[in-house]
Amino acid sequence: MTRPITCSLCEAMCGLLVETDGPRVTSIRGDVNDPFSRGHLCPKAVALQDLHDDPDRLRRPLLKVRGRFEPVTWPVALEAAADGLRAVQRRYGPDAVATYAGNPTVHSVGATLFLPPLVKALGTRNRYSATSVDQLPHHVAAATMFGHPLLIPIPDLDRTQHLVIIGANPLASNGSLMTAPDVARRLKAIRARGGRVVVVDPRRTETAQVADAHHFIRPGTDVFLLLAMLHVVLAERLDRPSRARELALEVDALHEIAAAWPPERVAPATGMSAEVIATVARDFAKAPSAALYGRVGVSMQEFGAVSTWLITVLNLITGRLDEPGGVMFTNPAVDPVGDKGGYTPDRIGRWHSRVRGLPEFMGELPVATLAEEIETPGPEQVRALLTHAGNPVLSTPNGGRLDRALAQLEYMVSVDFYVNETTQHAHVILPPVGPLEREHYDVVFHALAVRNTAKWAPPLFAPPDGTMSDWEILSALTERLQTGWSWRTIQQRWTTRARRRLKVRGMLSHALAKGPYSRGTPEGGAPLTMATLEAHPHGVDLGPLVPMLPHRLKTLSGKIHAAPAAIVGDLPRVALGLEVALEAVRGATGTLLLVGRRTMRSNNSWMHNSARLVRGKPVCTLLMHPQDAAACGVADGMMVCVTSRVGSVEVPVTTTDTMMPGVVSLPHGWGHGRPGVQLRTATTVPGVSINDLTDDARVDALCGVAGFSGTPVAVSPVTR
Ligand SMILES: Nc1nc2c(c(=O)[nH]1)N[C@H]1C(S)=C(S)[C@@H](COP(=O)(O)OP(=O)(O)OC[C@H]3O[C@@H](n4cnc5c(=O)[nH]c(N)nc54)[C@H](O)[C@@H]3O)O[C@H]1N2
Ligand SMILES: Nc1nc2c(c(=O)[nH]1)N[C@H]1C(S)=C(S)[C@@H](COP(=O)(O)OP(=O)(O)OC[C@H]3O[C@@H](n4cnc5c(=O)[nH]c(N)nc54)[C@H](O)[C@@H]3O)O[C@H]1N2
Ligand code: SF4
Ligand SMILES: [Mo]
Repeated sequence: MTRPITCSLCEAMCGLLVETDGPRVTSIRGDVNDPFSRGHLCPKAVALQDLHDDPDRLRRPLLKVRGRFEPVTWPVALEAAADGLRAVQRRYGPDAVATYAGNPTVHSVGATLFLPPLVKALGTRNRYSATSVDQLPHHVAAATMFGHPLLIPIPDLDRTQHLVIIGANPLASNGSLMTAPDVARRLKAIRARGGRVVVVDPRRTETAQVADAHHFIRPGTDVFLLLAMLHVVLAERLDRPSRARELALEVDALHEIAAAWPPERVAPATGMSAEVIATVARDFAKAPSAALYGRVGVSMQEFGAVSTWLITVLNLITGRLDEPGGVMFTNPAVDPVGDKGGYTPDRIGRWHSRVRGLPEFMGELPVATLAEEIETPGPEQVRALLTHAGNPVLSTPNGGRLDRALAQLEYMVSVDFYVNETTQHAHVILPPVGPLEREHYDVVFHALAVRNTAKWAPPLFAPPDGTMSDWEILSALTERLQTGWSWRTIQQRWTTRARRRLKVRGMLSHALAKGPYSRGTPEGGAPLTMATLEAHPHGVDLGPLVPMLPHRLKTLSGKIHAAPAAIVGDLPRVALGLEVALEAVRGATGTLLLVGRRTMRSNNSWMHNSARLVRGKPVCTLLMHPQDAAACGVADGMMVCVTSRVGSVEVPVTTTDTMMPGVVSLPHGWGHGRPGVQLRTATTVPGVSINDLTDDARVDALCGVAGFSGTPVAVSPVTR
């Protein structure tokens, strides 16, 4: 049997055709009939089979008994999990339990829908997620400018004539906040139609190598580059003031701000010449259509929020926002933005983290504070943790400290199907079924895609007897917390499995009926319902992105806020930051700046147990410019010791002139050599964790996102 599904590993939403023989996968290939991905897939797609077959993937819950995991029944595990967390709350109050939601949460429709009610049932203010080691600045800019954290403008990749990519490497990552299967083909098409692609990155990446121009930038200094670009655009009157004023308030404030940032002032800090900065700005502003796009390289910084705001400001002021070929808003069939509006500025920082006083945003606190909240005694100390689809020991700054802190917890529950660096600390592990055993609809990524499409896939395999899907686990925990009922009672109320599975489908059906295509699709099609989606198993094309302003805005004013007070208020810190950066450049004494990278065959921290993906040359090496290597007395292939304020790791070095001198790069998601990890393939190629070097003290003070980019490190040969 061959069935179409959607790959749920990264954001690209590739359509796959999976051939099965009974309970086995026999082949996975790209689905040429998927209207969006048109047959594209990457090497990770076939690893879905390895994940499905992986003997280390848990199918039964585990309970820690006298320090060792033992398999137990679902009733025992679910009741222990809910009661263990509740007991801590009874003793110390609701905030004593923290929650952490990891990245795969948003790749699962069941978890996307059913994790929020569980977190709500726990009633804690100590909520964390991977957002604060990733896209948080995008939400801050979207909320303050457009009135909703999910109103993120997406590059109109298929029509733009000029794409500037800052701090993203979509040829390795397959695109982020820019869902676009086969980015390589789409970038090639820009150049084929006479357009240009420009990359700004401290590494000459795979993407930079297929671009028209690439410029090195000193990590963490993008904010200065962007301010100078704004200066050039406004000083040279390359903006489209009438369009900007039609859409936005506070445009005058931008002129005042930009005046202070001529390229000459910032050039030495960025490592880009004033001439190059001005050229990047002019080419962007003068192109017939253009999109300025920045991703994790600019959002995981000490000035992540201001930088992300400036990217949107530059798009707005040059008339690129909401225009074909620029950056546009999506019109998803299931709309996570919804019709509720008015995300007012007082919704930011409604509470603050206890120890460091960092602000809440979207109901969450920055995960860079989690370890200190566990370690620091006091009435609201975190004493228990629920993780869902997350591996914060490898994915958050100063992961080593968090690793030690987790060992101190009185109770920990992980909803996860691996015993890894994080979940090994849990008292109970509740494993959901794998991605091939659950239904799929991309509630989040359709809303971030370069084209409006919709696709539903029922589970490829029926979940085996005695297993539970993520939403069943999450709603069982919610009900237990709310009612104290036994799992058997909850189960009886849910009755048959078939009816239970309808729950996710029913919620989607309801959401479609409230969505923009409930009265018909573009070009006069019938209303879009679950029946439509079921009749089109390869997906439904809803056309290119269309102008959505002003009606898509959720601000109370009905206008864009070009210069939100919360963000503009951070500019004095940026000015201080420039002084610090200039000083650092002047006084550079063997300190190197560390950045991260992604590789095509790896997926954050959790796909290294696929033998197929980790075969071949090791990818967890330190990339270093030959000149820096020589200065540190190391040569290609040697083991080096990399040391930061918080820790050190030993890793082989790869010398390459694709690195900017003064900058070194390590991939993230490695470091499987810790004791307790039960991943038999990953532990044979453990690598080291970049987050044993990144510093939890380095955050963007405005929003608390981790300041990964440009962690100062020293490199020395390993002498043994
Ligand atoms: N193969 C693969 N694909 C993935 C993932 C994966 O782990 N593996 N993860 C997925 C996830 S969760 C996400 S969020 C996306 C992320 O997708 P991307 O944002 O494309 O992520 P990266 O490939 O890490 O690219 C970030 C780039 O920023 C550069 N950089 C670092 N610091 C700075 C800086 O200060 N300034 C500038 N200008 N550049 C800087 C780095 O050198 C790197 O080239 O990828 C997704 N796709
Ligand atoms: N230095 C540095 N650090 C980074 C980054 C970087 O570029 N540099 N990137 C950051 C980014 S963008 C992100 S998104 C984070 C990711 O960080 P996290 O979200 O914390 O971790 P992941 O590595 O995605 O691990 C996912 C976990 O979910 C489990 N899992 C997979 N699928 C499912 C499922 O369907 N259900 C459940 N319940 N569990 C599942 C896996 O077993 C694994 O334990 O890392 C961040 N950390
Ligand atoms: S690009 Fe992403 S969605 Fe497409 S096959 Fe690869 S991992 Fe899956
Ligand atoms: Mo991410």
